[in-house]
Amino acid sequence: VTLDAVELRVLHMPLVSPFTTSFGTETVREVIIVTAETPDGRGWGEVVTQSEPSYSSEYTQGAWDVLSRFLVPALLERRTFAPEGVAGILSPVVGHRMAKAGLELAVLDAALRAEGRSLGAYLGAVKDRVPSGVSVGIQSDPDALVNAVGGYLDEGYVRIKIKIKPGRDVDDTAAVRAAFGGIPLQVDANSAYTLQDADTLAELDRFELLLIEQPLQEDDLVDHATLAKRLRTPVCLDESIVSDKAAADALALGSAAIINIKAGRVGGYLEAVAIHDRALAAGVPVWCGGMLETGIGRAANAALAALPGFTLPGDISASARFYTRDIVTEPAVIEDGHVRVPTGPGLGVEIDWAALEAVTVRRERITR
Ligand code: OSB
Ligand code: MG
Repeated sequence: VTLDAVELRVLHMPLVSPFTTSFGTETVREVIIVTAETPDGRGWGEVVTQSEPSYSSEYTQGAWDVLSRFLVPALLERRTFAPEGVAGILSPVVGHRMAKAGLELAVLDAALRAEGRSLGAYLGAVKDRVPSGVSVGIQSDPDALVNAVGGYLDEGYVRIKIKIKPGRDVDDTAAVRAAFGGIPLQVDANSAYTLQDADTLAELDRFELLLIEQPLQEDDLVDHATLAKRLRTPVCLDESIVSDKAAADALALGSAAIINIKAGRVGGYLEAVAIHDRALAAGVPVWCGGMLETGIGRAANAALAALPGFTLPGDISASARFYTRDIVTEPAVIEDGHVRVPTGPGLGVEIDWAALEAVTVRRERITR
């Protein structure tokens, strides 16, 4: 591609209901949308940082700064390059993987749209729809959680993930099991525990969960391996898997029996495919995580989740699970428990310009 300019926007997208995790509550999704401008047209990407550095060290204003001052100028300087070369061009900048991922996606989308090829076909998708799981935030009490989960089951979600934290783990999980029996169920701790909590976490074994996601800190690879030996529930890593190298280390150490792949967290969709390939070769199941994406990131995630190694349902919910008005013209919907993998060129979704403008709170166009 030849890159003429890049536009960055910060969006504030109101959530249909507050989303609470062990690290905080969000009521508005703050996100960066990247537009790559080329002679053949535009491409779109999404930077999945949140407003505060709580899930990871990245956050919106930090991503904006590194994009506008370092990452975008590095690509504009090169001017013409292949999408597969983006990671290498950006590699002198340490970290900032979510920022890099959103920029790479915009370039990749522009290139694929120009070629008339879908992202799914490019990444190696083998399915035309993917099973849809839903991530349910911590509610005011277990009864409210049962109520929320019941609503999602009625909508057809095929797998429920509930967020947990110390004091809101065993009873919440027990309430969901008691209300809905043997539904596919998993929990996500978002790093809220330490090895000292192993006995509490082992109490979750009786619920026959699909997995427990990221019980310990991002850099606790050895502690996760120690914990895994004390639990019957499979340990799945999210925050810890920041790259293909981290995935290799986690697998070598026995820190993860399952991997949640999020393209933003690992620096892009191409790095995500590398982790997928590694896990598939090792016989380790993977699933596609989510970051409350808009229709742009949601379309890309559906394409990624259609690769053959994604054998567990992902956090690939309908747009309406989070938003009343998406920024694409055909927001993802759940049909028979599945979300369709877009087949049009690139991401396969078109921008709803009026909707995009309505939620844009900051913008900057960077040229050479
Ligand atoms: O840990 O998977 C997580 C959202 C923001 C930050 C971290 C996580 C999440 C989710 C939401 O669980 C998943 C989704 O987008 O549906
Ligand atoms: Mg998680």
